[in-house]
Amino acid sequence: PKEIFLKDYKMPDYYFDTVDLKFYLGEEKTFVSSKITVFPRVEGSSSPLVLDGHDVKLLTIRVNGKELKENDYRVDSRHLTLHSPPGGTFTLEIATEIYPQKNTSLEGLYKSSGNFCTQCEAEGFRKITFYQDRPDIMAKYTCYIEADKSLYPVLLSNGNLVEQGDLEGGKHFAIWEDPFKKPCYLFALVAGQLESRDGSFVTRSGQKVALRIWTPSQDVPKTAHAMYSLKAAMKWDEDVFGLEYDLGLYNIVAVPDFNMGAMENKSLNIFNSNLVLASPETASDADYAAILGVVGHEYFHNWTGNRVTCRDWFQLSLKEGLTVFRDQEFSSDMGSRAVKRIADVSKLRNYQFPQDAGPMAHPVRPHSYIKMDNFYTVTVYEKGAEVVRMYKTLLGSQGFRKGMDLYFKRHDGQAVTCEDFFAAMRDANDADFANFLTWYSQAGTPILKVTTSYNPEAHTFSLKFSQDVPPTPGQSVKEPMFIPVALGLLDSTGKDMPLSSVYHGGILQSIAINNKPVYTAVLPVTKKDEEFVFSDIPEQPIPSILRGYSAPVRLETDLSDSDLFFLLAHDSDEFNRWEAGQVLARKLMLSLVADIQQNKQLVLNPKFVLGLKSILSDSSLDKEFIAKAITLPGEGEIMDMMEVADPDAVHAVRTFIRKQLAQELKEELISTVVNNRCSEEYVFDHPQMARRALKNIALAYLASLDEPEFTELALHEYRASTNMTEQFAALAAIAQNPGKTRDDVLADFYNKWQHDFLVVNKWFALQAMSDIPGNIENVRKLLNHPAFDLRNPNKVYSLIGGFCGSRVNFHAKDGSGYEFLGEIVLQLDKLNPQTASRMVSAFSRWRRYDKNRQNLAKVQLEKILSTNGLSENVFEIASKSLA
Ligand code: DPP
Ligand code: ZN
Repeated sequence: PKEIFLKDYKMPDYYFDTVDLKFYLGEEKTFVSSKITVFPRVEGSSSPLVLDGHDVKLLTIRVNGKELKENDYRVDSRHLTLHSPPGGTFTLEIATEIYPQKNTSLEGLYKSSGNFCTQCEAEGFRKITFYQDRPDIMAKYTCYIEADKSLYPVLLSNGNLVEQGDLEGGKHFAIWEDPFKKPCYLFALVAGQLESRDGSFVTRSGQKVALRIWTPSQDVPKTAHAMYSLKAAMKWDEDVFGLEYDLGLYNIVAVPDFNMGAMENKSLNIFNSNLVLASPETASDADYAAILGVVGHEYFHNWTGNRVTCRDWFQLSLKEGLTVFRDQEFSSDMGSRAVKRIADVSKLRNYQFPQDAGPMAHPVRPHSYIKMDNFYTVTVYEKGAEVVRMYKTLLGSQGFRKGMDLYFKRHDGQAVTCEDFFAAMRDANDADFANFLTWYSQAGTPILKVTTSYNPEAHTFSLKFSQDVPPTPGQSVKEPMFIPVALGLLDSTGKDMPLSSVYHGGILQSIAINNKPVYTAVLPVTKKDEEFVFSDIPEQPIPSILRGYSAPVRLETDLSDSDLFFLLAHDSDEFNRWEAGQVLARKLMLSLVADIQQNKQLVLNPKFVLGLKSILSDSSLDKEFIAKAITLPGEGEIMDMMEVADPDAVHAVRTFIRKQLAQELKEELISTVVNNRCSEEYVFDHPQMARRALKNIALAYLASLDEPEFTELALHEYRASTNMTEQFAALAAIAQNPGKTRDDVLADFYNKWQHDFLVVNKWFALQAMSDIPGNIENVRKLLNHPAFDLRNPNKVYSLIGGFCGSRVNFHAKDGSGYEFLGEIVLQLDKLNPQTASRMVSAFSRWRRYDKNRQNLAKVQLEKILSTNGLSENVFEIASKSLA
C-alpha cells in the first residue's frame, strides 16, 4: 500500500468544466456514462490524463466523439490513463458498468434495503465511474437517471429537477441539474421506494425553499424532529453568520446502511437512519440532540464545505473542524451552552486525547495517509473544532464573524487550504496570531503547567506558564504552541475581581475593553515559558484558569483541594465549576487506583461526598448541569492518565465510588428520582431533558447498590415510562446487576421493540458494553441473533463497537476479548473495509497495557496483518499500531 503525503501535493494537469452523467439502474448491473468537458491547466499541454477507477468495468471511451483505440489508453485495477490528450479543451465520454447489488463496502453506488444510494466522500466516486477523484476538481453536473418505475418511483440527484417522464417497458427517468460547481465527493444519487415529509422555509431574502425528508413510508411520522432541526439550522445560520440557502430544494434521505453518520451532498443529504428517525417512544434525548446537531452540521456544510471546499484531503479539518464548531454553537444556542460545552470537552478527553497520545496520533491537518477514510477522526473533527473555537476566543464574536465574512468573500467557489482560513481570520482583524498555525501541524495534546503566587505587599498576582508538547509518531521535537488562556480571579467571597491590566514581558498591557475592566481575561501564552502579573489585586485570589476550556490542553495547576472545592462552589464560569469537580474526581480516582493496586482498603474522601451532596441539593443549579457534575470522569480518561493502564483497577475504583456515593447520598438520590418524575407529554426542550437527565443518573446510582428496594424502583420506572429516554435508562440501571431480573427485563424490552431496528441496536449495545464478568459469551451468542447482521454498520457499531468499549471484557486477562475482535475484523474486512478499520482501531493503544495484555493484543494484530487480501484501511491502522 502506498502512503500519500501532503508535501507532494500538485495542482492537477487537467480541470473539468461540465460533467453529464447518465445512470441506467438495473437489477444485476448498472450502466453509467459520463461526458466531461476537460481542459488542460496549461493551455496546449497534452500530458497524460490519469483518472481514478475502482471496481468499474470500462466499456468504451471517446475523445471528441471518436472512440479510442487500445493503445491510446491503459486501464489497471485503479486507473485509466489517456496517454496523449488533444492539447486543448476536449470532450471525454466514458461508458462503464458497475454492480451496486454486490457492493457491501457502502461506498460508491450501492443498495440499502432495496433502494439505490451513494456515498462518495472521500474517494467513493471512483467506484461509480473513472474520474479525477480529488476535491480540487470542481465542475457543474447534470444527472440523468433511468430505472424501473414501480421498483424505484423516486429518482433524486443534486440540484434542481429539470425534467422527468415515463419510458417504455415500465421505466421512467429524471434529469437533475446542479448549478453550483462541486467536487465529485458531493455527488449523490438516490432511487427507490420512498416517501417524504414536506416542509418549507423562506430565506431572509425571500426565497422559498422546499424541504423534503425521505424515508420508507412507515417511517415518515418519525421525521418531524429532523424537519424541525433543519428549519432551526437554516434560521440560525442566517442569524449568526448571515448565510442563506442557495437553491429552491433541500432533500434529506434516510438509509439504514451507512458507514458514517451523514453526508452533506449538495442539496441531497444522505443520512444514516439513526440520525433522522425519532419519536418519543423510540428515541432518547441523546438521539434527539444528536439529530439536531447532525442535521445542523450537514446543513452548515452547504457553506463550509460545499461553497468553499478543500483543496485536498489533508485539509479535511478546514471543513470538518469548522462545521463541527458551527454545529456545537448551534446546539448551544438551542439548549444549554454550559452543558453542551461539558459534553463536548468530555468527548474530546475520552476519545481524542487517547488518539493524540497513541500510534495513530496525527495533526489536525495530517501529513500523510494510506487510506483517507482512516482520517475522519476525533482529531480532525473535534480537535479541529477546538482550533476554530480558539480563533473566536482570541477575536471575540464580532472579530470571528468578520473573519468568516472575509473567508467567504475571498473563497466562494474555490477549493482551499487551512492557511486560507487562517489568513482570512488574521487579515479581517489585523490580528497577530504568532505561532498559531502549529495547531494544524503538530500532533499531541500540549501540557500546560501553571504556578501562581500572590504578593500581599505589592498587591500583584503572578501566573507562570510552562508548556510541553509530547512527542508523537514522526514528530519527536515540538515547537511551543499559541495557547489562549481565559482566566478569572475570584475574591474570598467567590466574586470575580475586575481586571484591567497585566504585566507581560515586563510591559504593562491593558486588557480593559472600552475602558471597562473585564472579569475574564484572555492571556496569549505563546512561548515555552511565560509569565503574566496582575497588579492592583487587593487580596489573595483563587484563579479560575482556562475558562470555558479555552484551549485543548492538559492543564496542571498548583490549586489545592480546598481551592478546587471553592471553585466548585463559586466559579461564575459554569464550565470551570464543573471542571473543578472533575479535577477533584480525577485526583481521587487515581489515588484510589494506586490503593487498589497495593491491596489497600478503599476509603472515599468525605469532603468529596459533601461536595457532590451540596451540588445535588442546590436548587439554584440547572438540573442537567447537576447531572453532569455528579457524573464521574470516564474510565478511558483515567486510564489515559496512567503510566500503565489498568482497566480492572480503574473499573473497580469507579464502581466503588459510585456505590459509595449511592450509599451515602441515598436519601437525596431517592428524592431526586421521585421529584423528577413527570407526566407531561414528551417535549425536546431543555427543562424537560434536564429533568430526565438528573432523574436517570440518580436512578443509575441507586440501582448500582443492587438492593431489592432499588431494583423495584428501577422496575417501576421502566414500566411507568412513556418515553425511550426514561425507559432505556431504567433498563440500563437494572442491567448493571446480573441475575434473573436483568434477563427478564432485557427479554421484555426485546419483545416490545423487535420490529424497530434502531431500538434493537440500543439493546445490542447495552448488552455488549456490559462489564458483567464473562460477558463475551453473551456477545458471541448475540452475533448469531436473527436481528444481527455483520453487513449493517450500525449493528456492528452497537455490538462489536459496544463490546470494545467495555474495559473489563474487551481487555479480559485471558485474551478472549482480543481474540474475538481479531476474528471479527477479518470477517468484516471482506465485506466492509471502512467498518473493519474502525473496529481494528480498538487495538491501537495496546502498548498502554501490561505485558500480558500487550502480548495477547499483539498476536491478534500480527495475525490480522499476515492475512492475505487485507484492505488498505485495516492495513494502515494495524501496521501503524504495531510500528
Ligand atoms: N462529511 C461528512 C460529515 O458531515 C462525513 N462523511 O462529517
Ligand atoms: Zn462534516
